[in-house]
Amino acid sequence: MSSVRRPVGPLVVSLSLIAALTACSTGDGSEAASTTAAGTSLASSSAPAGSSSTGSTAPRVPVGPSEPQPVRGSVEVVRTLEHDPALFTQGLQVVGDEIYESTGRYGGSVVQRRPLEGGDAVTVPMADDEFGEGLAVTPDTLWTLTWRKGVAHNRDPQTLEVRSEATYRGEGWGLCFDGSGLVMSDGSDTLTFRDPATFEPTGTVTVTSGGTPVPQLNELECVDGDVLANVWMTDEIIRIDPATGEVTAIHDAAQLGRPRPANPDAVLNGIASLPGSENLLVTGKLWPQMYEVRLVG
Ligand SMILES: [Ca+2]
Repeated sequence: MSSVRRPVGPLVVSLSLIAALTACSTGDGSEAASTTAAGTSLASSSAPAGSSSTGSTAPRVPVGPSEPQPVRGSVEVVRTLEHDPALFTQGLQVVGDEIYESTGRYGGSVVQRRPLEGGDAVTVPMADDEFGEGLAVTPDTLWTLTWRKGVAHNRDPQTLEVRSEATYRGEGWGLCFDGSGLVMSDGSDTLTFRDPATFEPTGTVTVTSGGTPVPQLNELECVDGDVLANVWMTDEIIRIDPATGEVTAIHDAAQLGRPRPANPDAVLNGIASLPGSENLLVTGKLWPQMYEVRLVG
């Protein structure tokens, strides 16, 4: 279902929404509601995306009927920060007082490091045949993913230059480091755990919400033993127990980034925990702002 991911034209946009509709239809108890939401999105796709000022017509994270049910929550904006609207955000992490960000699109993908409070950025372009995806900074390495090339780059965290590379099967979407190992998403409902030195897989877990698989897992953030994730095309941030794969909370972030850029690809994507704080920094692809938020609920 992810073969039509990241559309660039109107025809492919429609296909992507159909893909999202298909993804939502994997829901069980929530199938009707999800289908309605996605259908509304499909119907309104002819209108400029930026015309929506409030609420969300985006697909929802599927939730099955089984216990335990995820807790429902929201996000509370603490402050707004600037974000370069040219950045097609795929990976976001804060280390110390710096932001690491990786971006997608063939011919325009970059890896960037810049001061959290603004200032000069170190930016390294990726090869033209690489569609950049998530990133994770470990104590001695910056790992960055490519979408369909099957290559993870081991970079110097300071210069961002490639030191070596590792290969993986399938697609690369999101990545985070939990203090001992890497967690990676591939657009499916599966998270893969990886050795932070070799990038070799060490295990997997299927992510479920109320017993129903949650596909399209995208940008990740490892926080306090949990994994936070964007779910592609939704306005919701989910909290995952990596030991069981259960979604323990769903936070509605539809209020953020309004009005959205007039581009259907400009979805919520990018989660970074802020050191010494329980707050998060979140943004979206091509958004002119980032938001420091507190998860509520
Ligand atoms: Ca992240």
